[in-house]
Amino acid sequence: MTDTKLSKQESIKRESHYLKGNIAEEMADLSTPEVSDATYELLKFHGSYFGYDRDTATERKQRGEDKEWEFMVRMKCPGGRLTAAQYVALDALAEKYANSSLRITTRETFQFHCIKKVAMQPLIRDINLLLLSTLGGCGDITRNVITCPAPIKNPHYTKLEEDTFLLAKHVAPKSNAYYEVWMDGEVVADYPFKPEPAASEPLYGATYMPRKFKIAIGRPEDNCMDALCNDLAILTLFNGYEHFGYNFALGGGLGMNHNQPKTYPYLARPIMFVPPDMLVPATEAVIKLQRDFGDRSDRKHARLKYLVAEKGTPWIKQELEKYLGRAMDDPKPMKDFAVEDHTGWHEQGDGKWFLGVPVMSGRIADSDGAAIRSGLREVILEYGMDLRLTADQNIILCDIEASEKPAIEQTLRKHGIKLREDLTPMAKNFLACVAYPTCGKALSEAERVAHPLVADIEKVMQRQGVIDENIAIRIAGCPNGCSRPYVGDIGIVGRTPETYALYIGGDFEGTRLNEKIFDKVPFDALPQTLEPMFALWREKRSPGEAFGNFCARYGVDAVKQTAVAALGKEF
Ligand code: SRM
Ligand code: SF4
Repeated sequence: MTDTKLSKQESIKRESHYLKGNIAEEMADLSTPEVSDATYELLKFHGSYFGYDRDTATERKQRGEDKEWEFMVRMKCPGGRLTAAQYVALDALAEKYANSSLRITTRETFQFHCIKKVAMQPLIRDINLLLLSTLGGCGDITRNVITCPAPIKNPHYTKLEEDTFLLAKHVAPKSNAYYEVWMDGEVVADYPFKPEPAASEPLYGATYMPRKFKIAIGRPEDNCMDALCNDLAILTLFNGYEHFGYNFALGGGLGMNHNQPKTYPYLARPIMFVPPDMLVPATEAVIKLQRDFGDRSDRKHARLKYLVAEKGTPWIKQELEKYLGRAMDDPKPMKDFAVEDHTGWHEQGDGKWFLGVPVMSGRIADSDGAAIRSGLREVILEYGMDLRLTADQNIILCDIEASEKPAIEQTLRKHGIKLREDLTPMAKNFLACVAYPTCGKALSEAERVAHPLVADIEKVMQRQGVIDENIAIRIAGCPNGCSRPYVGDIGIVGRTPETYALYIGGDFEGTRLNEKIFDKVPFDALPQTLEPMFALWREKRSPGEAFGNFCARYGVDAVKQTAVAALGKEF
């Protein structure tokens, strides 16, 4: 491949001296709120996106004013683990430097929004002083390593946590540029995931990965973080409590463009069995494979999924074996995929309890409806428990004594926070991406319409007698699919400011992609469009059959035609 064919991001990376670029100088220049294109790209590796408030842009332009430029900051937080002290301090940082909210992401970490340039260095510095990081939050690098968040004290969960920390540390970028830019070169005291800073990148090299790279470590029996949507899904295998290795599945990724069939969502395919002592070298081999073979000329074709889909799994396995210098076994048989519900109260296995608190769209903020932020802060300050952020945008409060349960519930409810039993299963499972006003890619609303949309779908489900059914509905403001809309029972994907593409037929367990049935459903028509499909489901389902499974068995097209007949039109 010649230089001229490479995407512009490739030369920006190569010339950046391991992510240093001109970031420090540009961030210190407060005479402009903006940054250069190169700094925009490099900042992603440091955990930040530069953008503007999309709500005010048009009005300001009409008034001849500049956009409201601002930054988003995304932390790295492997497995979503936080201490109470970290949480309370992050909450204070959100007040001081961001928009008074913390946003739990679909990858078990926090984002801060609406940060002014002047606040960037103090915010990132303060995050580091809490022994957390933003390095590699975004960018062409391994992102936050995710795992099952349940704080259950048994060998399954202990192993998942150990491996998550091990890999998170191993695959973190090593460049010391991050510390030079934000910390005056200081590297704060050690914490479980912190890399040893270096002047180069032994694993990634000077141009890092061709594109973002995502790892999830889980067990098939609890696929609560949709492992198969990751470039590398590590499925940990046990015989009883005895761990005997991993199945590596490669090539998950959801981003696509409407009407561009060469881009598509894809679920990771099982490639090989990895014995316990080969976790790190096998992970490195996968990273090297994508590093060396991923398409660096076309960023729309650069994810590992395109290599897997186009070259085929035998080729992928053969290349991995070359990096590893040995033959690898085929994947071992696995248990059926299932998803456990970590909201509500659960015993931890050590005499204590955990409480999974559902947070609609992951937005921890005080609003008219509920003072989620104040309620969580009060409980966490009072009881000082450890916390876990989940991939379905919820938060888990850990290590609670049975005697503390009533008071904790009371405090949360006093602030208007709804717990699992106050919500329908659909509302509890609902995911929405950030979208407007901060996401530069949003074609339509998502997070901000989640509450009214859920309420309207609930009315329809109530009418059709399916209100108590467990169903995964996910909305995204554009086809990039940050709320994983293509793997739920129902996916709603922004198409134009007022319309959404509708997908059905995925499964709750995250093993099957759904299919598009309508291209442009007006937002207000979404609940009515679902109603005839829910009616058909209730009438024709086999006992206990979930909506997505029903659609797949009955036929996605047949379900669609029932809706078309009932509505008298297609969208
Ligand atoms: Fe995402 C880009 C938000 C999880 C696929 N994602 C973005 C950006 C940075 C927009 C941009 O590029 O300008 C969004 C920032 C919005 C904002 O204002 O905050 C954004 N993505 C998010 C989060 C916050 C959504 C959420 O509601 O929680 C999630 C942060 C995860 C994290 O902590 O690291 C988030 N994004 C995902 C996921 C889900 C997952 O990883 O399990 C996906 C689908 C899986 C995948 O990777 O394919 C996802 N985001 C994308 C894509 C499409 C990538 C592709 O291969 O085509 C983009 C666009 C891009 O990279 O060019 C994107
Ligand atoms: Fe933004 Fe699209 Fe991701 Fe939603 S799915 S956060 S609109 S990039």
